[in-house]
Amino acid sequence: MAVEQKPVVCRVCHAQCGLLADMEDGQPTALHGDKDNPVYHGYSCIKGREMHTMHRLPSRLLRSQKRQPDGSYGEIGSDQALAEVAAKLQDIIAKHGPRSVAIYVGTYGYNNFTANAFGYAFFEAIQSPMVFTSVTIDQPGKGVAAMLHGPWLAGVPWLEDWDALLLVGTNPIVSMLGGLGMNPARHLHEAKQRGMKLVVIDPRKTDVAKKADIHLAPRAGEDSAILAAFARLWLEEGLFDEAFVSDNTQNLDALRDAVAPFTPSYAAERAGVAEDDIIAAARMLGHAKVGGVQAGTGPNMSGRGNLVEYLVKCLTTLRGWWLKAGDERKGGGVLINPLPPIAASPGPMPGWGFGEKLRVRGLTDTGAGLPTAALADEILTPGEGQVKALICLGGNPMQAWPDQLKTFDAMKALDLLVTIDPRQSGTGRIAHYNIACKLHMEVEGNTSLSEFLGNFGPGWGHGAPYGAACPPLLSPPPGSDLVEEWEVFYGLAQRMGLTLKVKPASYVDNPSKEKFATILDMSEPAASIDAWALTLKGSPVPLEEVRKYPAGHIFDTPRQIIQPRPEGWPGRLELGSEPMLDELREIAASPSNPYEQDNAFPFRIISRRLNDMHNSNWHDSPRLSRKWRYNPIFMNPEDMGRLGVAAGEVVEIESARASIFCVVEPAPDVRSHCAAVPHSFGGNPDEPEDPFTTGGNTGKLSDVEKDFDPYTGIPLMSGIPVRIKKTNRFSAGVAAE
Ligand SMILES: Nc1nc2c(c(=O)[nH]1)N[C@H]1C(S)=C(S)[C@@H](COP(=O)(O)OP(=O)(O)OC[C@H]3O[C@@H](n4cnc5c(=O)[nH]c(N)nc54)[C@H](O)[C@@H]3O)O[C@H]1N2
Ligand SMILES: Nc1nc2c(c(=O)[nH]1)N[C@H]1C(S)=C(S)[C@@H](COP(=O)(O)OP(=O)(O)OC[C@H]3O[C@@H](n4cnc5c(=O)[nH]c(N)nc54)[C@H](O)[C@@H]3O)O[C@H]1N2
Ligand code: SF4
Ligand SMILES: [Mo]
Repeated sequence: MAVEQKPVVCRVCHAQCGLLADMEDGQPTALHGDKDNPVYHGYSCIKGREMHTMHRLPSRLLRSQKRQPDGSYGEIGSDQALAEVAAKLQDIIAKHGPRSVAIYVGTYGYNNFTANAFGYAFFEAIQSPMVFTSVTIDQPGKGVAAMLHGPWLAGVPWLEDWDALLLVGTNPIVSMLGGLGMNPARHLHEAKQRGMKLVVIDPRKTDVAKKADIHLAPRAGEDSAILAAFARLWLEEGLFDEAFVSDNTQNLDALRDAVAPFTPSYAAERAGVAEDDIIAAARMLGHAKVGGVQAGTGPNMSGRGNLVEYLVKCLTTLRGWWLKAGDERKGGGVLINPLPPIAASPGPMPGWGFGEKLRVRGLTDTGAGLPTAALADEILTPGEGQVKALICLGGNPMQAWPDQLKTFDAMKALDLLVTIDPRQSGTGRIAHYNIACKLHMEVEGNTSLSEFLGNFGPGWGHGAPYGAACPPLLSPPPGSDLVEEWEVFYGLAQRMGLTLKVKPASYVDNPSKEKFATILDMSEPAASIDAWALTLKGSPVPLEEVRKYPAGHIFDTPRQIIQPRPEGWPGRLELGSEPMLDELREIAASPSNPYEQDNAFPFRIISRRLNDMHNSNWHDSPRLSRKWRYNPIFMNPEDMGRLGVAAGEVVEIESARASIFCVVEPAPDVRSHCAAVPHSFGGNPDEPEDPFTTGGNTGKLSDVEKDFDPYTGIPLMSGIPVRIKKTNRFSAGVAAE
């Protein structure tokens, strides 16, 4: 049989790698990297190489489901499901008002621009402000800090130009989070060959930490002390870009005062690392002319995430590691309109306190969106505005949200819970309706998301005006009844007599989004709508042109040379954001209190990702679960000795909120008294626990009412205080009663 190779944009994660599918008889038999791809250079990971098999897993929903009175699920036609959901939404809105309907846009909603463009249009049409995303349980500090510091319009230098890189609690070689671009291992190797210095701060010797010139392995949640110490040392030793700082920032003195207590020895004591290492790292970074600083989920989840991300911005600014007038911005400008190439900032903006006010914990809308960690309480708290209906678009609250016990109560309390999902997730096992949707290779793909993410910071995006768009390579399976995510919102709106106004994702600013919005003719059948054309309307390179390049292409777009700040431009980057400096002062005034001495909760559970698994997705894939079917607790052998527990035995991990059970895996690379457990495993609270099959849900350990960020509401999801003890309740493969 002749094998034909067809290019495909991977949809399994946000990196959108350019892959090749070996097609036999119209069916993909293998997926692999494309060495001719000008950006990804043959890169692929096992998840991407398994994309085609996800379509065929037995857990894949081929038809939508409706919950029956006895709790079982029956099949329902998609038409009928949409009609019933539409009628229920109308009823709920009539009784309780539009605010009683909320949406949670999870990873596969956020990563899918047609889905979220139509989803947001639907929520505008019903006039509900209750739009939540996974961002506020991920790295909410990023959006908040960008507001408090002020965005730098020109952006950051591309990684080929860096002399140094600082990574804080992120492992991009595995996660593909920014910091090292696409094909991160290759970029890191090349950069190290050039002499780039790498500093990594992580309680775990991660894949990137193994390559670091200096690895600081601190106690969880103490990153801000180290970053403040870097700032202090740079200011003291003159290792900052004085010209850039004096020309482009305000309130340097306030920052200088606030970091004053953070001597290297004080930071070393708090964080439990060597003072000399802090000094050496600060000097190594302080002598690099061009560089990048990137933080990840670890510090965003272990308390003070806004402060960590704010200090990331301040460090970048102190070193002047931004693009400046005359520099060239190398990425973007294909499917997404880039920010104006000006060496200036509009200045700081509020990070919270605007938009919809939540009824719980004094929370409001934020620079990262509405606080998702408060949504369960919005559902459970009676009164005007109580949320009664929730649509989960490509997200799985039951496995992913912090505080699983509360989430469970909330999901069960809803009058209407709908998932739009290709499988029955843990949330889907409680939902009233699971709308089965088309999957990756059954729909058009393109690189608009990975290009958009280029705005997030150093080492995100493509570093070239790259774009790719590929047609569907697979037809939905015979006998299936599947819809695309955007069609769900279109179909609901049609049945509810609403008109959708779709705003293009190709613009990042709201006025342009508004200007280029399309008001749909709702009598059109969905099949006649080109949803991507509406979503990417006004893109710098027309989508039609990008569609000619399924294997990807570097477009001949105008060069983006950064222009000097216009005369009289008022905005400056903010180094002295008062709420952030207050947090620094609070830290300085608090006891260092190493938790190792806390008899009640001497350990911290930190988050980490597994190479082969993506969040709660497709844990049943035989190939993805070859190494890990469940999520072990990665524990330092010293701690294992202290607890008298051996590899493969089970421990109970108990926080102040709840307990979970995990299988012990020795990990000398994790700091003692920290133990790393991957997230989004485990079943629902009413299902039998089995650490050897489903694993333990770390979300259960979090308490949304305790230790939460006052602005974004994120509670401790990493660095969670726990005690750990051996248990004989389970043995390999057999769950005890
Ligand atoms: N293979 C794979 N890739 C993924 C995912 C996946 O599940 N699997 N998930 C995707 C998603 S949704 C996201 S948001 C990104 C996340 O991307 P990353 O943020 O890079 O995620 P991790 O690889 O978990 O890295 C977080 C690191 O933080 C460290 N850490 C924990 N607590 C602290 C702390 O208090 N301080 C410091 N300094 N470090 C700490 C952990 O040891 C861990 O190494 O990855 C994405 N990519
Ligand atoms: N303790 C702890 N908790 C965490 C984290 C942590 O590090 N530690 N990480 C947090 C982070 S960074 C995130 S982003 C969240 C993740 O939060 P979520 O996005 O809510 O979780 P996922 O597991 O990614 O859920 C994705 C859902 O989308 C479905 N899906 C897969 N493919 C598609 C598709 O093509 N279309 C549609 N419509 N659906 C699809 C899957 O079946 C699954 O049910 O979890 C957070 N929770
Ligand atoms: S890194 Fe992400 S986009 Fe690339 S192959 Fe793996 S899953 Fe696909
Ligand atoms: Mo995430």
